[in-house]
Amino acid sequence: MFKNVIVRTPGKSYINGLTTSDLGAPDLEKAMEQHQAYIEALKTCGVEVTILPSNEDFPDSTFVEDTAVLTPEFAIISNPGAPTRNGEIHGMIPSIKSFYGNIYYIQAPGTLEGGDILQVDDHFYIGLSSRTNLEGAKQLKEILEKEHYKATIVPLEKFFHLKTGISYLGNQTVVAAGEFIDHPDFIGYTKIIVPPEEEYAANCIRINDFVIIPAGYPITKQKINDAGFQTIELEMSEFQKLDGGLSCLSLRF
Ligand code: CIR
Repeated sequence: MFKNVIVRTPGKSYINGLTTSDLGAPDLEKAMEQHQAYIEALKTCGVEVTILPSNEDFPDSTFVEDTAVLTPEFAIISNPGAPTRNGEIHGMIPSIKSFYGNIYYIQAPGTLEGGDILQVDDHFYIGLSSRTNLEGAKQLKEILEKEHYKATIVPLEKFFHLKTGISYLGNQTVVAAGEFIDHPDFIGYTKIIVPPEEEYAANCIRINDFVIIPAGYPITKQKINDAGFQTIELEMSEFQKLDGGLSCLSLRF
């Protein structure tokens, strides 16, 4: 069960955030509406939502997931690999400290972004990406193993972050796209396979009794429903334009 979620409102500078997509610049007003709907959906899932104010200095700072890894027992502050995002952690630490006494830090030259970390019960998968390097991944693995979790480092081939292509729904069930469909590290899980034309829907979030999914991916939605999960669909167009998905917009714990 998740009790708490931290989000950050997008600022005016959001339109200048990083992207690899060719979907065009985000519409700020629409992004604000979509963010508000995201907050409402979280409340429907029964969590307490901490809403941090926009931070104009960091255009991508609404993607709070990348700044930390939160477990029930301790927090790890990340060290984002994107230079324009690295300073975002300072604006997150006070809020994370208000919930956690036991806090670890990923140290340079290690880099790590929360979007590369997938928790499957007591086992964490750590993606090696353009944002998370081997040094950062090893630091996290060491912290997790010391705290009695399992950890596996997974080099990514194509996906931006690990969770761009795979999500965990509970009950040993993952939603998987592209390189993760037949990936040896995820062979033992029940898989909901996302077809190539719906790849963006691989990033979805299970929060208590619901799975929040992006709107407009009917095949994946049907498969998730058929697996017994209740879904909430959200418009995500303005976050997709900056490579952001549903998980990126929150820290859940
Ligand atoms: C970035 O490039 O860092 C942002 N525009 C998108 C971050 C997405 N975060 C995530 O997948 N956890």
